[in-house]
Amino acid sequence: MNQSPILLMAPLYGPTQQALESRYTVHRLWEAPDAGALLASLADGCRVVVTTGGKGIDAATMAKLPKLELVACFGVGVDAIDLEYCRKRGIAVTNTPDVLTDEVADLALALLLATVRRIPYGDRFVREGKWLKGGMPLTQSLGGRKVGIVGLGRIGSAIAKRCESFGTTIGWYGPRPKPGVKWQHFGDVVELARWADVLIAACPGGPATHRIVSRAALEALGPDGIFVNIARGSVVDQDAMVELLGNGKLGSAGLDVFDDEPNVPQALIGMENVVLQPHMGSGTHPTRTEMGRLVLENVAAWTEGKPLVTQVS
Ligand code: 8YV
Repeated sequence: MNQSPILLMAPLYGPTQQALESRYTVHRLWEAPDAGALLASLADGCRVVVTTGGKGIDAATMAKLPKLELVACFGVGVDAIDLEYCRKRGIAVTNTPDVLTDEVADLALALLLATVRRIPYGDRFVREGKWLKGGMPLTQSLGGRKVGIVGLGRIGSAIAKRCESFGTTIGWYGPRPKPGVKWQHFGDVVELARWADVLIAACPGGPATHRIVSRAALEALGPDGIFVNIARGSVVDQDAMVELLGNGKLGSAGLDVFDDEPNVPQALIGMENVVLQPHMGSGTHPTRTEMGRLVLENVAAWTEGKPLVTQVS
């Protein structure tokens, strides 16, 4: 039986954190008056870190934990974890795939529909009494549109299936075609954006996808185009997106993720052609419960010397 105090990098979903702290000795990094001193005190004994997709852990922090063997991530995105450092040191990394796929795909469609049908605008229209003075301007429609998906992994595939049920045509970008995928593959994001009416970013974050949705792609999507991002803020050129949304060269956007969360550019906050969400892709009790279950199962597996449940390859 392995024993180790656990360094917790950031707050978890309440019930998950309570369960973790009831079973193990857990040190909350964000509450430490002196983080360096806490890390030094853990250097000899800490072999497990628990973190979140948003917080991750960098090489400098892991270097202060020479006994570290496991980083368990509450989240599917591990782009904030220095995976190369973990590989070099033989530190196992686990995440929480599959249990959140449908939830995140649902929010992508909710954002897309809210953006196309201007749901937040209509809500304000009623609340502000404008309906008493006349009808709301008509909107565009989703049916019949061409939807381009950047990244056809588990979440991208779930989004594609949902979009098909709304009568859209699907195209997608990935580095290589996938055997058995019926939808049209594009080997270039700009070409996909030129073809599409809607572009949805569903790819992992990290160096390989940094700004993969470029200014050129957003310009190719064009003044009637709709951009939806439920991936990471890092996958889009955010400055270009803000500029193009503001000058009409990009039609509208539905955004759940941003470059410097929770800070959102003030220009976006003032735009009527943008729907904003505070990184709520997996943000439901049932899904966060399932994510927590996977974190706890991975830590328990490590503790018991058993194979990890969802190890990142
Ligand atoms: C979580 C996410 O909200 O799974 C991910 O990668 O971005 C979300 O599900 C995030 O990990 C919490 O920090």
